Amino acid sequence: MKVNVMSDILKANDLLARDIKDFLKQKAVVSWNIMGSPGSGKTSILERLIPMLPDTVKAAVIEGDLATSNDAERIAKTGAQTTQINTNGACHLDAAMIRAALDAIDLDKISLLFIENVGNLVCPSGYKLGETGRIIVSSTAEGDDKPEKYPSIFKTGDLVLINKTDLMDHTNFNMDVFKRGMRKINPGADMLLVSAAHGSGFEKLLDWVTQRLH
Ligand SMILES: Nc1nc2c(ncn2[C@@H]2O[C@H](COP(=O)(O)OP(=O)(O)OP(=O)(O)O)[C@@H](O)[C@H]2O)c(=O)[nH]1
Ligand SMILES: [Mg+2]
Repeated sequence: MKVNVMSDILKANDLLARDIKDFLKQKAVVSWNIMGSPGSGKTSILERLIPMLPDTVKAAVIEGDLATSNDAERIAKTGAQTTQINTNGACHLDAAMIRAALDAIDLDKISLLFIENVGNLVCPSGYKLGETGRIIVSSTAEGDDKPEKYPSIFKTGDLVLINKTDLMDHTNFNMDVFKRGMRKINPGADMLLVSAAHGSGFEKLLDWVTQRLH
């Protein structure tokens, strides 16, 4: 009896992800896998960030969603090339989905690719997508204990965005507790405080993203 089905799936995914990573590198495209809870503000952050990019930096977005095209419709309004993946119930994107979605994107026209993963703090973390790196979005409304409660996702982030800072005074979110938890789980990750609703922190986010272009 074969029992290592899950590890076989992950191994196959990793191999394809490595090919995607090489391919995107050849095309000089930097890609960010954006992960976080449902409603943490992943789409709102992209809606605000993409119009701030300099004219010389064109972005495309792959939108992963369980069932709808709501987010893709929102992102398309920014003018970025937008491709929708419906996972039909799966709680994460995988490399094969990204490989298929890339066929619909004119990679010669872009230097940045954002991949909005399915809103979930557990499932997406084990699936590499060939991304350059990972941005984790966590919002003040979710509580300050999330890095320690969901280490598998927070430990893989290159950048953690603490969103909805405009709501902080209406919650019991303690920034020191969040940062301490993050330092324990992933001391190398950058952290930025943002509000997608009000725009605060977005100049710093823009710098972070543009400094990492090829
Ligand atoms: N007050 C406030 N609301 C925000 C902020 N960012 C997002 N929202 C609101 O939070 C809700 C969820 O935002 P989305 O951007 O759709 O979140 P998401 O992470 O893309 O959600 P899923 O794709 O469903 O996982 C929306 O009603 C947004 O308007 C923020 O900085 N402050
Ligand atoms: Mg979204």
